[in-house]
Amino acid sequence: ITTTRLADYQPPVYRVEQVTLDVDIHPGQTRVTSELQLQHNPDSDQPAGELVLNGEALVIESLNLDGETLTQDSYHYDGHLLTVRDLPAQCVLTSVVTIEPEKNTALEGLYQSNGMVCTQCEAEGFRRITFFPDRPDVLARFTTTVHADKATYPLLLSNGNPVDWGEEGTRHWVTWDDPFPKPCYLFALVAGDLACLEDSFNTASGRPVALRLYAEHRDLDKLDHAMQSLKNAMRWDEQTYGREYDLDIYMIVAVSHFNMGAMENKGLNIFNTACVLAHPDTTTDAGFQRVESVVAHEYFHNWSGNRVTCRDWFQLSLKEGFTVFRDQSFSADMNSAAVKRVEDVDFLVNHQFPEDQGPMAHPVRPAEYQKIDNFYTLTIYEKGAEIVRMQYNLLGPEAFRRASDRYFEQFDGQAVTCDDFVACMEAESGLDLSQFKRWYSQAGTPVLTVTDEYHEGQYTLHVRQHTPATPGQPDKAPLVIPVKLALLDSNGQAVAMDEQGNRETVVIVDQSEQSFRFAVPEAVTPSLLRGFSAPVVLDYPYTEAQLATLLAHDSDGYCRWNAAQRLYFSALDRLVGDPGQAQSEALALKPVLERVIERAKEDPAQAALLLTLPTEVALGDRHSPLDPRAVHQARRALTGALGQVLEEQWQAQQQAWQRQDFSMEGDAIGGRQMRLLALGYLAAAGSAGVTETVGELFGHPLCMTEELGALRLLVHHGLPGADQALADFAARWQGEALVMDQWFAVQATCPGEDTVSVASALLDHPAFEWTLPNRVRALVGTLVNANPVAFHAADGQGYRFFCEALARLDAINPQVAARLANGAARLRRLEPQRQAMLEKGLQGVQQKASANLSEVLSRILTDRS
Ligand code: B3K
Ligand code: ZN
Repeated sequence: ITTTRLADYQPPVYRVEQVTLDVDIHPGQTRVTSELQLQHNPDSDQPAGELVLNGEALVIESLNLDGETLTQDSYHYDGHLLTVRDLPAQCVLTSVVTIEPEKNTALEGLYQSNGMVCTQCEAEGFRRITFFPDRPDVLARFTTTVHADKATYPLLLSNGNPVDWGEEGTRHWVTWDDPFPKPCYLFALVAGDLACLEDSFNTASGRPVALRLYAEHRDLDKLDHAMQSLKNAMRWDEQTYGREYDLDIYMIVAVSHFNMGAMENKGLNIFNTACVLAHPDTTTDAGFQRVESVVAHEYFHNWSGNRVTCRDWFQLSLKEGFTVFRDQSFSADMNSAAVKRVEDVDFLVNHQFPEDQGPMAHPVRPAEYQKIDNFYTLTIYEKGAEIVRMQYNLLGPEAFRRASDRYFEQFDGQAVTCDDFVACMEAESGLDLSQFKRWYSQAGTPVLTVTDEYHEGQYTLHVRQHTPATPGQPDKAPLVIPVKLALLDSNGQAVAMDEQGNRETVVIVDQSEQSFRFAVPEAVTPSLLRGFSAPVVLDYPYTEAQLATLLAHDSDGYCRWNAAQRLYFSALDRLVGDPGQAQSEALALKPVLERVIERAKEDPAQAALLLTLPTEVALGDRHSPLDPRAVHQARRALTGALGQVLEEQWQAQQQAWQRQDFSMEGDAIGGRQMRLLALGYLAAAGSAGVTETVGELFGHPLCMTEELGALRLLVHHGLPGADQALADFAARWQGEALVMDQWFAVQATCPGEDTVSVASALLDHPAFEWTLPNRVRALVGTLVNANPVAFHAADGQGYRFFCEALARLDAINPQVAARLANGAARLRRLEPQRQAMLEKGLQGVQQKASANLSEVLSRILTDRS
């Protein structure tokens, strides 16, 4: 196992000017011929002569230098690296290799999925296709010819434009040329028999672009939403960032077997079907929103990632953090900005914060890694986006736009660093961001401890910042933390904070301890960290009365949501171990929540967010050692009690949001959320008639959101008819893979220890496939990550289920196994018995683990936090 370090970066010794690829697809074996035009790199301090190329498990047929066959003594191949000696400064290296896409279950490089052949090259998959300096700072022009059987693969695609094609008996070929130099991780190829939805887009400067979305024929009716999202994203990037699309064709291909969400290959995106297919009958509202954001995300990469790429993989957040920020802004503009922000913060604090506080914590720009695949993390993506967002807010929209223009123009066609990005922000704003840049290099979630005092017209906030130690980083320096705030009077109105009468301000916390003073006429409630202005944990001793004020009156959506979460957490904390008090806790919450419910008609989606209790995982993290049963009982008890004390209100809501016709407009989506939430509370309370209402909804749904929502209520609340509903659902949807994923997930997330045996039995269900990552995530991933009472079952059966799954999966797909292993990150927070059982299981898996899985397991097992 080798460790790669940022500090060891060296520029490439040779550049690749042009790649001419010929991919000859045959059953069982594909032959890849590559011709590399090489040029010694004057920026390298190494002389010309020796070149090391990556090549993973390639079978060499021949190697040839400037027309001469290379003999065994002028090269060496160890199965991973090819070293070629005695190269002139400029030369042409031709290799012919064979590979076996049918056997490739790792889904990296060239592989098969449901009869089509496709690629996944980021981060280091191209080396499984041919020999190449597989690093993002080698940008080359690609010309690719694909040959295959005409009947099996009528469609042959690669990056750029088709420039030539022809037939050879039962076979045919197409040559694609991509005029933009690109790193090989953006290479793509698809061969298959696919249906196409075609449309076009006229760029701001009037150039027509053909838009082609490909999927299996049966899924052609599920591409409209992705197409609309793509066109919206293209227009938005022109208007918001001044970025136009640059090729004549933009293609997206939907693939069933895929390791993650989607991939931004130049001109030829390849997507997990789950992130591109959408139809109201088969896709939930959340699924629709995911498609919109992922389509936009991959499109935005065309500039933030492809035109300007990363120098090395340590800079991954340069493209990912920025592109997530861009897709979040896009979705905010397309939908409700306030709701989107709360959803994004919810995701960050409930998923990225735990990562940053556990054994996998790493900086947004890591200093080292073993397998780069393991660093496609929430920290790189989501925390990276928050770091860009803070820069956006520090600069303001105009200066930020000038800075992004400068970035795209200055570095177009180059592979650059996070420092280069920040330098553009500094150049256009005059700000000194040197201390700010610690956000990139320092891991961990900062804790901001705030206290306050009021004396005769003077309100003072005392702020301390502290970032706990993370693996390899014991000591932390102060960060630059922008805190947006307002001060609310006793009526919940924001008071003027300065002579200009501003009712909101931003203070910059950049030392370990600081105080900020405001002249205000009365004691106030601080509305802190508005819009979640920095990714920190805020520790302020709010009273419940203050939280009620914030929840009722704050104009900031995040602060309202946060106030609700704090109220729920304090009630739930008291109920852990003492669930009998649920009724009185619910009665205390009743008046506050009544007001939220009353306002649900203003914005049902926001109301649903405000009325959703924290998850068992989030609650569990507040109690050490973790006691999953007590946590489960506490949450269950409060849900039931809230269902009871607000029964009338929930009934009214579930009726108010009932609709006769399906719609995606206006409040339709939020209304469905509110209705299902209300039914959930009623079900938890055992309210009369709820079984019938839910059963009716399941039997006559207007869309998948209703159908699946009703199924989940039946199953998770153990309502009569649940088993029959599961059987009916499976019978109805057995032909729809993405719906069947949901069917597995509903069962795996049913809270309770018994779920482990249900899930184990489902591993033998004919529809379960180990080679299909979506299916494995739906059954194993959801149990481990979203069903703590099952995963941490006292007898260890959840751990056995998990460890057996890990070992089995690792032999098939190490990347997906390694990702799944993160589910064990809380190992050291468990009480001794559970800890010992899980540790033993993980150690067993570790013995035969792949490099990917081993890196994650060893971080978890050596965690001493
Ligand atoms: N850039 C890809 C992720 C590739 C992951 C490789 N293990 C998708 C995205 O972030 O847009
Ligand atoms: Zn991305």
